[in-house]
Amino acid sequence: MSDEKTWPHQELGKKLSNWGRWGADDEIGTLNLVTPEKVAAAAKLARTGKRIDLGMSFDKNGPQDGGFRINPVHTMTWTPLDTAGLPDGMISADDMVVMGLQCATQWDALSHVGYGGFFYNGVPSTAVRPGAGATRNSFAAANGHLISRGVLLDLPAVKGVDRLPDSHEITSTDLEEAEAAHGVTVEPGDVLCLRTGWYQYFLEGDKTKFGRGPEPGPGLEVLQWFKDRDIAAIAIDNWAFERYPTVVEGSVIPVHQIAIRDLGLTIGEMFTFEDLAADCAADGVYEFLFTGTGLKISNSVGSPVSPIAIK
Ligand code: UVW
Repeated sequence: MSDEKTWPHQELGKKLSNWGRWGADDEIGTLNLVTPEKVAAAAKLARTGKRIDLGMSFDKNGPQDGGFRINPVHTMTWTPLDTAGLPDGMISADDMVVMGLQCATQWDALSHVGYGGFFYNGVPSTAVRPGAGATRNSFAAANGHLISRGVLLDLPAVKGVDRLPDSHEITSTDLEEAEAAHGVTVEPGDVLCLRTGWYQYFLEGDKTKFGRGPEPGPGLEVLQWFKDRDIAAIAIDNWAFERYPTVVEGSVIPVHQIAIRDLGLTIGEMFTFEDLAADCAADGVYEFLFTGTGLKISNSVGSPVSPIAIK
């Protein structure tokens, strides 16, 4: 008898797998669901032109407090002092930044998390190497696809609280309750924006709670719902994305594993939905044109992003 451990999430991953669905060479997974028709329909949701910022600022005051992801270090490489005295009076400035691509509002590429030696669509772990980076499933392949219909599900508002409780597991029932309360339905190709209220800890200056949990987020149960709805991408307003710590003993981020590796789902973290939630509560409209292309950095396993909702 084999004593090899059976991981419940990896069994689920086999059932939910999208490998091969868009071809053997596909590198963008569920972002294939953002078709030209979908984008054209989403553009019609920009009815008034009102823009709502969904991203954090990238600066030294960001959420990172040590470890391998650093807040942006911004350096001026050229300022008007360097151009002083040019005959025609021209002045100019240039700058550079060093930062973790996952240090604040960000997308995880399909090369970010896998298991069993593979990333999404059978890409071997050796495709991501020191020096070379992600030679397959890089964020650069996904970047242009992150414009679609956005839908906000404001979970704490529906439950009548400021923020979801510590370690609350977001279930399919939670999402369907929010759809009913908001009068909106999540459709194929959408970017689902999940508000937990957790970002308030960052606004209050509690970076430890914001960045280390115990965070609310999706658990394994809701992954079937993500697949059934054919969601293109999911963004959330906390760091972990998933319920953290997990209840899956011996695993760290099992929802990441199945969402990214098996579903081929692009997930976003540390989005800011406070202003969007207030706006949606005021006008009763929970759908919008979502624009969230990140940076086309070759061979990257994630990307910073400055997303905007347009109503
Ligand atoms: C976690 O590490 C929890 O998330 P990510 O690596 O996707 O930022």
